[in-house]
Amino acid sequence: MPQYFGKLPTTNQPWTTIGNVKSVTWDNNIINFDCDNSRLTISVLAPNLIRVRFALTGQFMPRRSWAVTLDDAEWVTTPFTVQETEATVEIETAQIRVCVQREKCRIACFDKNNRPFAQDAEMGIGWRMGATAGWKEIVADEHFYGFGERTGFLDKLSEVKTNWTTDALDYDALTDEMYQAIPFFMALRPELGYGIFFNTTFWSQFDIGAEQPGIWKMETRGGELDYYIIYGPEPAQILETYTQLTGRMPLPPKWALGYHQCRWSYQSETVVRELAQQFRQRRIPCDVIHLDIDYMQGYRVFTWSKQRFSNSAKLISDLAKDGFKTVTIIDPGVKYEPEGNYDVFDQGIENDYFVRKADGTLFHGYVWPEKAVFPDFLRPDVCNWWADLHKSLTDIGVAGIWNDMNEPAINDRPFGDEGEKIWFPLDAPQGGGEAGSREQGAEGNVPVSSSTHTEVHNLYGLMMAKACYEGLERHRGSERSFVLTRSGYAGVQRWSSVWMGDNQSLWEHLEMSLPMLCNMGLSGVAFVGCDIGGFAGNATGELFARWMQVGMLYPLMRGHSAMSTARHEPWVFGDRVENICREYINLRYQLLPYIYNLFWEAVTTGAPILRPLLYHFPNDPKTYSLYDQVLLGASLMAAPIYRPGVEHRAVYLPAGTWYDWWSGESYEGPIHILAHAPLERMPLYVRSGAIVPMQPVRQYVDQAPLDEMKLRIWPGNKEYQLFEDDGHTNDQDKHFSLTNISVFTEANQTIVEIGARVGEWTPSPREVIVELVGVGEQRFQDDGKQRSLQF
Ligand code: MIG
Repeated sequence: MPQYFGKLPTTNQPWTTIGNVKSVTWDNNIINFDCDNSRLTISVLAPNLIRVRFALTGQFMPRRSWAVTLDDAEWVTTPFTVQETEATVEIETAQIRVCVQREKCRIACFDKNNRPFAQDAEMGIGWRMGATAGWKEIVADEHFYGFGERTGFLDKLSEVKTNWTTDALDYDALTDEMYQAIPFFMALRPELGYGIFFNTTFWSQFDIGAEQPGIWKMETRGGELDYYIIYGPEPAQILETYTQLTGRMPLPPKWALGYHQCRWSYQSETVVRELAQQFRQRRIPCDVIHLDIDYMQGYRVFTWSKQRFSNSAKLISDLAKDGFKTVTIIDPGVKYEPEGNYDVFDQGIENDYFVRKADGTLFHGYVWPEKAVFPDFLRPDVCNWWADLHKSLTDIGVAGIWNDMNEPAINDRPFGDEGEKIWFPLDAPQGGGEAGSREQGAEGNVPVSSSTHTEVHNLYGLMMAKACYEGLERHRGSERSFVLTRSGYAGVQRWSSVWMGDNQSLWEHLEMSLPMLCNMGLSGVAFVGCDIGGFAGNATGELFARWMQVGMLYPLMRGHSAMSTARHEPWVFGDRVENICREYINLRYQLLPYIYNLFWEAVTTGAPILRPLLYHFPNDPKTYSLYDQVLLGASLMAAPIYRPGVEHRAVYLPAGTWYDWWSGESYEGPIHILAHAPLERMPLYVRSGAIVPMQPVRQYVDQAPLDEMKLRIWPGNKEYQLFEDDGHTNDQDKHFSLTNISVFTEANQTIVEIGARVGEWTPSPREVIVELVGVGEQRFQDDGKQRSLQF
């Protein structure tokens, strides 16, 4: 893909480096190093977290709060010591030691066993022509994950990864710039892992040993180098701290965990009603129907086509009666229509809400509504207005919003005379002043603004999703929000779920979906999915069946397909494929209590829902490149088939006892086995001691009270905490309950302890079935009291 947007000029100009440390001072948790050519600070924020900042001028920019939720002073003070020697300054916390060499001001970190990590290479920190960069050493055996939304496999060693949000249409394994830009990664080797959050919204890039093997580099074209080092040693601890820094997701409504059906487009009321009916008649569970751009009047956001959706309110309420939630798409581009009586455009013009170029004229692009203008979501007043525009949708019952094209894509559909590609002007002022107070610049009609598009390009999607989330929170009473966005930046998890944009109906894209989603999870974004069946192109029945099996594992389970492709609903490929789809969607619904618990875990700790094996086996190098097996939470592991005609595959089972989900057969890991997987079967394994809460199949999440809960338990020794609440109201921080469950096996005896239910929420009357897999079942009426069961 051509990449001329946002790139640094090619230059041979040498880097200037920071020089030797001349003096050291400190002020609470901030340590200042005055060096020959500039100044560096290290802030100690937590025992496993430090922030390194360097500004060419010695002056730092005012605080940017877009991604980082806590300013340096807002962290709870953590004890540390500073020791100066002739050659070094040593900062030590309870978990790490940071050693700054006076010569060339080079930083190295050490764990308590004196193992180095994140240590500066020879270059350390440098700058040239508006770019700053840092270089660090790659230790032998180190592997690299995260980096936000990325194609290809798991480990990004030897790759270059740019952070610049882009409409990555037709992406493949070589594509660099994607819809999401999340400048975060983690490096892992046995016993030691650390994370780097590169706190810049400007164009930035990681080079993981491509230019210089053995050295990774971070570069940004902002004037500052600002990054956080997070010590693990395990991925779970890195993510916990990273999401403390950039925020965690709010608990979504449970219905958002059900199956979503989408297509570009279900273009009329009749088609949508027919679709809904098919799901119910065929008894394929479904909770959500998405409406793509054709529901609008000529692609004008916040309008409805009068011909095709003559009574949208009635449609949505009829769907709701049948258990379907309606999600509508909203794009950022507002149709440019000066004489059209289109109030979204008129209000935006009247209040000067749209982005203007540096010369003060209105900026426009060409997207679905043809000539379009773009709200400046960096301004709080614009966000407020945008949030309230959603009221017209929530008033008629729209339950969630899907944000597309917000990289922003500005020439997805180049119309008219200006057929050639246009770019968003990087010098366009954004985010300026208070509501309506755009001052006149000294030189005529130039608005004074705090940033330009160069700095906030990567934030456009994030800020749009935030505005949308706030609108839904405001206008849906106490109901939880569901937002889906294509573009985003670090911290996007606070406002929205994310899908991987326009994938293709190819086996390669099915395969790639797993490492893509795993790396998103390792970047703090747990609620993610890919279009099941592939967006562009036509799936075969076999591909679709395999994809639905894998899709059952996606935190966001949505089928979608593009205009002018073959239909991709679960029943279009004949009975055999339809039965497979039904079986795996049913399994998804049976597993909802388990999956919902994982969402709660993500909400409280930042843990991913879909996890690569290295997440739970970080000291087993055999997991480091293993991209085609995934864990759904700590207990379930899938080894899907992602090639045509394949009915067998190798599966790696790490240390411990594993059980085949289907047959109950057990294995002692570490071991490689050959799994048999005819089309009806996705190989699925369970770790010993797994406790998996399950429910009966429902056609949609809130169809009927859950009169039964099944705890499937496998012999072993483990603990589990079950979270429960009503699944949709926003007061869940008060009205929930927790139940501790543990399993203990010795010789041929297993004891299952179920603790008393604690908290304010009481489930509807239900029978609990405790199944010790392969041994037997016990049942009782749930009274929330403690009990102990013997098998
Ligand atoms: O120019 O709304 O990624 O999911 O169906 C294409 C139409 C715009 C791109 C999204 C896709 C959506 C499509 N959109």
